[in-house]
Amino acid sequence: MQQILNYVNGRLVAPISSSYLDNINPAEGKVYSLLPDSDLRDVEVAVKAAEAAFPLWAAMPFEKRAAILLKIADLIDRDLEKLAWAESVDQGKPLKLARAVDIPRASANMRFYATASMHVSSESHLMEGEAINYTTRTPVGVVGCISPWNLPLYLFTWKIAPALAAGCTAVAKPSELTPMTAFLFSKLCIEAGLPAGVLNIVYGLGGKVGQAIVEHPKVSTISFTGGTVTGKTIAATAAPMFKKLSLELGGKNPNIIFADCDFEQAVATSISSSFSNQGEICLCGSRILVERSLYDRFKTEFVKRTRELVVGDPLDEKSKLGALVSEGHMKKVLSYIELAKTEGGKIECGGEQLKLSGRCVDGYFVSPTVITGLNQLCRTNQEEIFGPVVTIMPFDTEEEAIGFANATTYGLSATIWTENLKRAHRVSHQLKSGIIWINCWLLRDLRTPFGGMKQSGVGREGGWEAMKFFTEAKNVCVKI
Ligand code: TXE
Repeated sequence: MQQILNYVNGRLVAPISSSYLDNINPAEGKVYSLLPDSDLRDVEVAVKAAEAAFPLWAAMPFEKRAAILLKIADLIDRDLEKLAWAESVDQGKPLKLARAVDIPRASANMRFYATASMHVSSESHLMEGEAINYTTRTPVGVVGCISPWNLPLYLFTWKIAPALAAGCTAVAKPSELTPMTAFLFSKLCIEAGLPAGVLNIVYGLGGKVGQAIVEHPKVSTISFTGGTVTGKTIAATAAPMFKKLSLELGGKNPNIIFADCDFEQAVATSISSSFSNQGEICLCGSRILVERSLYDRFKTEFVKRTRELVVGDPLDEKSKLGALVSEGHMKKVLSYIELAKTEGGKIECGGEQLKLSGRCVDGYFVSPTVITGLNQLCRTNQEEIFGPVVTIMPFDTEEEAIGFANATTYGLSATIWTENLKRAHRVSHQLKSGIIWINCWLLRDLRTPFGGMKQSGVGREGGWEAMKFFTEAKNVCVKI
């Protein structure tokens, strides 16, 4: 059985404990590889390697750094099929989706940030004939990058690319549920000639490896994407050490549909924004709010198309939804469906575990589920389910829609469907979400800031924001 190895100081090495954890293929419910059960000691060695590599990497000319990162992007493109396959087997998502979205985006992340440092200018301010202030930005040093399981290589590279481009060195940890693409990525880093110690990948459990990275005094900056509860633990650990933190957490995103929308587009995109990646995207619109005059028509059509979605073997090109990431997560999703029933919800379609045949007979599949009849404040509408489960609710006025949309502790994203331009702007300004889509979903220029409001996170990633995050500003004031 294949054994994943840590990537430390430029080499692939076994964990110090020599212990391994099972890596399960969720479509089959079977162990298909092993990953290091690393601990504090592995993190210690990795941080030392990152510290030692930092001066040379930070001082390397931009062009040379960029060339290595671009080479990694080229290698990702070369290995697209292999990486997409690994992403699908690890995570349960349709191979088609990994091939079209996850892996191309991982390559785009590397490519986008590779040359970013070359296009950044520093600021200077003249104090009315008295002094000139100028700002320099230098890399912060060793950073910790901790990523989740839902878009494994996509989110892993989303953190690593700007960190390395800014001149930092990193100790990174992918989710223990989806380690395979990070392992393949480490081999590409070696092939591309990334100097030893610039990127170190330590695999293992969050409470052990992740916590050790966050606690390490030499890791000054943490970029984390994952659950809100974990984010709180990380914030509490990091705060007394005054670490720089970027926390990308959960969402309970509203998808607001006004009666004057382009009906066909609104329904078709809402199907994607509800069920893509089995609903395991923090940006999925899990609360669909529909203007009352359109409610019955929308609900009927949406439920009809949800029933038509093919849930199946992720490697089958016809499958629209694959398996949920783990048995534990599947049970959590199913428990929310039970909760919705006790809260008075009506299951319009789905609502159960699906038993497939053949090699997927023991996989973790849940049918796409639509629930109606719930109020805004019930737990089903307040807590992140992170699966193929959406609720649909009617609203009567624009004000009511805004009130419903803002009525959770989350504030990651929102979508508005209307052909009324004024209303689109008016409503978007009143929504407390970090990103708002009008008549579209999941479109985003990598130059724009990305992140959530309220309990969806702290800090912004993307574009120049990420470069700023991984650097420290210094003001030099010169008397003239
Ligand atoms: O995430 P965790 P989990 C949400 C979603 C999901 C829930 C839990 O609702 O059901 O979070 O998922 C590492 N110190 N999202 O349990 O635990 C962990 O090993 C440092 C939303 O998988 O937050 C993994 O690498 N690190 C989300 C990473 O944190 C720790 C995507 C995320 O794991 C740690 C995923 C600790 N104490 C889940 N404990 C999104 N917003 O996209 C764990 N980790």
